[in-house]
Amino acid sequence: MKITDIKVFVCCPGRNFVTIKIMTDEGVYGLGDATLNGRELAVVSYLEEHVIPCLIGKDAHQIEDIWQYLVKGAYWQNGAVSMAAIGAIDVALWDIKGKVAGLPVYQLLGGKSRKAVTVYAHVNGETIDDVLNNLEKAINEGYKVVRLQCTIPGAKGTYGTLGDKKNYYELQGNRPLPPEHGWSTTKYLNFIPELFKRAREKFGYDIELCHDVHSRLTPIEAAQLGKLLEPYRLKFIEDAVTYDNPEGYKIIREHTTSPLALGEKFNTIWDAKPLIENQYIDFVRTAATHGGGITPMKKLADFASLYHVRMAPHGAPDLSPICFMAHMHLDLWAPNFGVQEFIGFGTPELNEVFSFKAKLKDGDIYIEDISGLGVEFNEEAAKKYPYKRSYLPVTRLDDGTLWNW
Ligand code: GCO
Ligand code: MG
Repeated sequence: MKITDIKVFVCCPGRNFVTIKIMTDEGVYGLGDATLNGRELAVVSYLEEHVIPCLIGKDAHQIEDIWQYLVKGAYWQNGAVSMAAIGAIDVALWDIKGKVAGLPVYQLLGGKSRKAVTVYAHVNGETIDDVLNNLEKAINEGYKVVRLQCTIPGAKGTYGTLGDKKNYYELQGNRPLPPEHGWSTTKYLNFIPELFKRAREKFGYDIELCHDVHSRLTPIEAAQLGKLLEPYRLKFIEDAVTYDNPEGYKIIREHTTSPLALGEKFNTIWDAKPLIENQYIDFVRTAATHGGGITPMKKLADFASLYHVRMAPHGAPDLSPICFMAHMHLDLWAPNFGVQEFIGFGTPELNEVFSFKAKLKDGDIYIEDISGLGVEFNEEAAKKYPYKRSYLPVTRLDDGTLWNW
């Protein structure tokens, strides 16, 4: 079965998405998500100029060989742009293989290990009272795991909260230049334990809670946070520190039993390797899109399982429903699945462009047994929402020093 053409679509139904469609001489096609938030067109150019010309005429069934060809064959291995492009090709090829086999992708991976995928919801607020009200709603909706983020009093923009924006905090599709946020580690560490203290006082310990630091702390500060939050028994603290120096996680580990999650920015298994084999983390958060596809995600899950590390794939709004469905199949299969990040089924514009069959019940997602990934992309509807250049914010300390957003 030969690849005859690969189309790339860029659209902005509320935010930018890069979608690919691989066509074959047997009429079967596959879909992949190549979205890299804030750098979308770099991936488009990587695909159109450097990947697609090499794939025309290749056998669409040879997923592993194509993956190796694109990764090793480029000589310049890894990197966010290239791995998002390769990830999209890989996911689309799994979609094709599932369609040809007449099986959902999870069957090709080894079958279901569970009946449904437990997700964690995002709960945010401008004050602790706001967060607690929203948490109550999430618990009443049946969520069993929830991520809590709260505006830090006096901070100029806090990651994971709404601020003065009406939309979901990361759904803005039009930020023609990066907005600037502020950060103070002192204010943050003074405030955040109170959020979890009050959440536990009000709702007890049955609801599982997590929190995203978004890489703002140094290792020893993260160790302090871990200790401060220990009484509230989080499911995990995410991205406490950037991942570039794995030894930083050793420092955190030496001081606290708060579980740690990391990996949404990993673009290769090699990024995860030292963190997993040294047992520095408990959950690995790589996404099929940014991590190079389903092929490496399967290897990552198997490797992580040797060290009791569980999968908690990234599920932010900048991953399209194609990536979401790829995760559903991985999550249903992976014996060491932990929890899936979930921000809801999307806006009406998004659902006009992408359609997929998934249902949420009591904090678990069920998918239908459709062959392939089970997601569709409406090319005509996508044309209504042209690309808009848009950036993630940047963060500065009070004195102007640039910090991790
Ligand atoms: C998360 C992430 C995202 C990222 C986003 C960047 O845990 O969901 O941190 O919210 O900020 O994917 O593009
Ligand atoms: Mg995160």
